[in-house]
Amino acid sequence: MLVTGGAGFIGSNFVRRTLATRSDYDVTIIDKLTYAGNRANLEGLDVRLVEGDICNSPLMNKLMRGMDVVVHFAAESHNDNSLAGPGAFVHTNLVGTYTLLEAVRAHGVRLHHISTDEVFGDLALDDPARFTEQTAYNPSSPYSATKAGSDHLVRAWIRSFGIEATISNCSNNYGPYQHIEKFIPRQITNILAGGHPKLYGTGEQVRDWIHVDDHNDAVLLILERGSLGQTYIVGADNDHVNNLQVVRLINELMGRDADDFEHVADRPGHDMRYAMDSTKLRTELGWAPKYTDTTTGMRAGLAHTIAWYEQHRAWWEPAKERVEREYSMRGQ
Ligand code: NAD
Ligand code: TDX
Repeated sequence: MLVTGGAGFIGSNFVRRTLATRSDYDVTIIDKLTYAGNRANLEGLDVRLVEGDICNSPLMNKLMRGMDVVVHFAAESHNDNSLAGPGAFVHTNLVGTYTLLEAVRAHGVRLHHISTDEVFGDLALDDPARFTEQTAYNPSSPYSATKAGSDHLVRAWIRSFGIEATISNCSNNYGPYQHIEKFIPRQITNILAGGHPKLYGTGEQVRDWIHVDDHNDAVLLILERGSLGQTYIVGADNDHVNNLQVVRLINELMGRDADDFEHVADRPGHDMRYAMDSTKLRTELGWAPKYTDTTTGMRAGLAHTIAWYEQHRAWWEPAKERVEREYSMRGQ
């Protein structure tokens, strides 16, 4: 199995989970090791890491020889960065996916493409709808537009060239090894570094949070039992929790006053609400999230994630100053 972007947050958790639960996978990772990729994410894992760019066609063709399956996580993944500099997003998410598709086509390798809820755009706060596999695409940011484009490329290669592929669109992930630029680890590490959580705007935005292990269990199921050519929505039914509630819960779990946070400048074009309907995945493949509870759906997963950041200061501390400097230049 070739895993693109396997040194990033979800990809490295995917490789760890695959090796922990399956003995019959031999894993190679291709990763450019951008600011978001980290060799330390793979410590202790029996994998081969090739440092390289998925846009490098000769390299991708060489790596494809002998592969049975490719799981495609590699992407530029942060919305705020896509507003500051969209070029890298077009390069990796579009040109990179195109290059991968051509290599997969040439070598007859099965592909699973990892995508996101953001391709559907956003819902109004009072709209009870959820995204399904039939929802029309309506992306808002350069990040989500390039992810939407990559999904379209995969579907075109399935229909036009008959490649063997599946797609999954998942909601916001959280868990260990997530880069500290992202919402939840940024707040946890702000507190651990002696600062305050930073909430964009009013904090009324809703994200359908899912623990990374629940996402990756879905990916493994789709890979092994999904129907070729199909798309699967992945979500854990947390679409009732807004950003303000998440910040308050993190404060509470870290023994602080729930309202001890700062409001900072909002994100331009900020999507309001994402909500996922994962009925197809649950009924066809029998998937269900394990990190659930009756209050916010994420108390246990968040407590576990906070503990991980407390225990892995050496992993995140070197990047903290730079990340916060960039946010503060944007008033965030
Ligand atoms: P991440 O930014 O943590 O990791 C991305 C990885 O891709 C990094 O290791 C990086 O070095 C690598 N990479 C970037 N450009 C590359 C290139 N040109 N060639 C090779 N490697 C390259 O991202 P993540 O949060 O782990 O997201 C992984 C995938 O999951 C992405 O496709 C993202 O769109 C999707 N996704 C993420 C979420 C989420 O909440 N984080 C939710 C749904 C879907
Ligand atoms: O400091 C912050 N304060 C804040 O209020 C940050 C970094 C974010 N936010 C808000 C913005 C969003 O409403 O929190 C929410 C989550 O923000 P991000 O972690 O940046 O995630 P989001 O923009 O929702 O996108 C994520 O989920 C879908 C991933 O980064 C994408 O890769 C994935 O496709």
